[in-house]
Amino acid sequence: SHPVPAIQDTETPAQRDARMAQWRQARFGMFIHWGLYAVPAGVWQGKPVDGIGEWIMYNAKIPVADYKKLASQFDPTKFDAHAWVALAKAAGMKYIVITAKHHDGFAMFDSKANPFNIVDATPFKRDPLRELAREAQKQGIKLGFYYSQDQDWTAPGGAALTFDKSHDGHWDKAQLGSFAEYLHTKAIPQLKELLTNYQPSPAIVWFDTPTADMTPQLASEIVALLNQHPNLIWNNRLGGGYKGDTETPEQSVPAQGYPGRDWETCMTINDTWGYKSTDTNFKSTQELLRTLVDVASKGGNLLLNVGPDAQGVIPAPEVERLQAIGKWLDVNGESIYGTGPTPFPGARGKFSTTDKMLGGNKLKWIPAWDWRATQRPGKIYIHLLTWPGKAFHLANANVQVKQAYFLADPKRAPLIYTQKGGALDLQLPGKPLDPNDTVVVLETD
Ligand code: FUL
Repeated sequence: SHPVPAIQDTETPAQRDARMAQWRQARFGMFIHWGLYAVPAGVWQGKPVDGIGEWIMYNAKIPVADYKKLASQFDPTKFDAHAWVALAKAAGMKYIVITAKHHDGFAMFDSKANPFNIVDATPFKRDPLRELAREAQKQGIKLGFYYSQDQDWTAPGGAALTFDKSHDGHWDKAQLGSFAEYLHTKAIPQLKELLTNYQPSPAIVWFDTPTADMTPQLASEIVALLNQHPNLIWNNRLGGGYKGDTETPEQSVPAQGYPGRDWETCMTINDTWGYKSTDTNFKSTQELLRTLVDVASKGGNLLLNVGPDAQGVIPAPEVERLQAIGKWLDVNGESIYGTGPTPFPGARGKFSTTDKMLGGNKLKWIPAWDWRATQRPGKIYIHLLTWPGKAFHLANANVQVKQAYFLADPKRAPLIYTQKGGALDLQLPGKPLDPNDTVVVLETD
C-alpha cells in the first residue's frame, strides 16, 4: 500500500498558517516529564544513577519485571491539575506538553490498550491527563501529549535506542519481539486513545526518538491517524522520513533559528527532565528568562520543562523560577508574544564558543549575553541583557525611529536618541530598570 501523505503535504500554505497561528504566537510553553521514574528519582538499589532521570531504567539496566513493580509504589496524592495549570499560566506559558508515555512504556493515562498504566497498575487509579485536559480548558491554555512511539523498554518489540554499541539495545529478553507488533498492539491503539478520549482533544502530539525501526510504511499508519485531526500539530520526531510541523532543538538555541521552519527549543531547568532527587543544578531565573528572549529573537518557542516528583509536586526551585519569569512577562510580555525575530540578524547578540556537556550527551552553547531584539509591525523591542552603560549604539540600525521608551515604564517617558546615517544612539540611565532584561521600545511608525 502507498504511504499516506502527511497533512503538511496536502494543506495549502494559508491553511497551514491558520493551523499554526496560535502556536506561533505562544512563544512559551511548559514541558512536563512525569512518570514512574519519579519513584526511584535517580537512585537504584541505594546507588545514584548517572544521566537523566527518565532514563533510569535504561541506564541502570533494570529488568522489565523489576521496573514494572514500581507502579505499586506510585501514589501521587498531591497531584493537583488545577495548581499545575495555574502555575503554567502564572509563568506566562501558553501551552503545556506532558508525557503521556515515555520510553519506559508506562502510560500516564487510562489505557484500555495496555494495562501498564496509571489507572490500572497503581494505587492512585486516577487519570492525570483527563484532569489536566479539563483544567487546561477551564483556564484557557492548550494541552499537548508527549508520546514515545518508538522506544518502549517494557513492551516486547518496543525498540531500544541502538547508539549504545555495547549491546543490541536490549538488556532483558522480555524486551525482544516484533516492532511492528508493538506498534499495532500498543503504540497505535494508545495514540488513538489519546486523540479521541480527551476533551478537548490534544493540540499537540510530541513524538520522540525515532529509530530505523520506524519505517516509512509504519510511520504512514500513524500519520493516517493524525490526519483525522486536522488542527493537530506534531513535531519532527515521528521518524519514517516525516518532517512534522516543528523542529525540536534540545537543550540548545540554534544560532540562526530555523529559517522557513517552525521550531521550539526544549530545555530543562536543572540537568534532568524526569525528577531526580539528587539534581539541584538549577539554572538561574536570569538564564532561563534570557533563553526565552534569545529564542524569541530567533523566531522560535521555548518549551521549558518541569519534573514533578512521585507525590505529584513540582519542585519548589522550579516553581520559584517560573513565577519570576511570569512577573517579568506580566510587564514585558508585549515584547515576546506574537513577535517576530530580530530585524537586525547581523547584529544579534554574540555567543561564546565554549561548549558544555549537559545530560551526558547534549551540547549547549553558552551565550555571551549582550542584547537581543524582537519586533512586531511598527515596533522594535531591544532587550538589553548586559547593561551597556550610558548609551546603546547600533551601527546599522537602518530604521526610522519615531519614539523610544522603556516597556516597563508606565509613563513611557521618552528616551533621547540620535540617528545618523543608519546608526542609532540611545541615551540610557546608569542602571538597568530590570537586571535580567530591560526592554526598550522603538516605535517606527
Ligand atoms: C529526548 C528523550 O530521550 C529525553 O528523555 C527527553 O524526553 C527529551 C525531551 O527528548 O530525546
